[in-house]
Amino acid sequence: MEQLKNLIVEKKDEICIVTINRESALNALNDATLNELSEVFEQIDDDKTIKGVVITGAGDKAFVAGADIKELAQVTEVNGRSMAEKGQELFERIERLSKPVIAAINGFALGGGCELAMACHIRIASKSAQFGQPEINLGILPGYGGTQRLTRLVGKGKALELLLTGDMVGAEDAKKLRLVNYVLEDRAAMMDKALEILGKVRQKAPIAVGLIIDSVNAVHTSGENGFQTEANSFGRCCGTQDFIEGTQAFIEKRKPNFKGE
Ligand code: CO8
Repeated sequence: MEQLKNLIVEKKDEICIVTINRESALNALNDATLNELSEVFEQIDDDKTIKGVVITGAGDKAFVAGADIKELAQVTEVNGRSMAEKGQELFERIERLSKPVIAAINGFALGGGCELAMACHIRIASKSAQFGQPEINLGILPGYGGTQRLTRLVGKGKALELLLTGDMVGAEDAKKLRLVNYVLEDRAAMMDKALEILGKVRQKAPIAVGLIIDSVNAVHTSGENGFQTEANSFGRCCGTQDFIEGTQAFIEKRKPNFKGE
């Protein structure tokens, strides 16, 4: 594997801990980070000595604050759909991994960050975690599976409220919505809980573990077209003036002025 620049990967007692390490950008997912995640998850998939994965973000402020908006601002209608599909493929690979992946969410999990957490099998949060799909504030919609996975997890009504307002929810509310399994006091307690769960699973029969994940994923197979709809719509939004306005406004640290064009 080439030298990783955006991830820290540690292995202990058959568990792999993957830390997204771009603290100065609140661990936002730029293209290089997505590529490194793809490479690392391919290796985790192949490595029979790894029995579970924890994915988390560096620092105390963010799990992942979304796709990197400075890169996103360059996306156009021409490549918007394929960019969304690239992220969707990675997140699907995580969801389909035959060993459990726990998202340990230590702060903001927004946009692509919330989508990454939702692609994991189990979510555990520290009490400072905040969840949201704020893409609407940029004039776009989620592109990494958020419209599908959020709806599955919290139901249509709440998903539409969160997607249309871009509002964030705190850890305790996220637990009530079944977006997370546990809320722990701080990062250390959150990591302990994740490792405790994976410590139990790693003693189980690996084939049965993989097939349980497979079978539970199969509950949602009928939703597969929804991902395509999402990627197509994401591409269309990338061709609008409102998208240019939304991303520029974020970069210039001002409120966007959307015009519906
Ligand atoms: N991308 C790039 N940089 C970011 C991002 C991001 N998503 N989030 C934060 N940063 C940077 C800020 O620009 C800032 O950098 P600098 O110090 O150089 O100015 C630094 O991180 C710290 O951020 P703030 O100063 O803004 O910190 P605050 O505590 O004031 O606010 C927030 C924290 C509320 C998390 C705020 O940073 C924020 O709103 N971030 C953006 C959240 C967001 O909109 N996420 C969704 C992005 S879109 C997306 O995820 C789409 C996914 C699908 C993509 C499909 C194909 C490409």
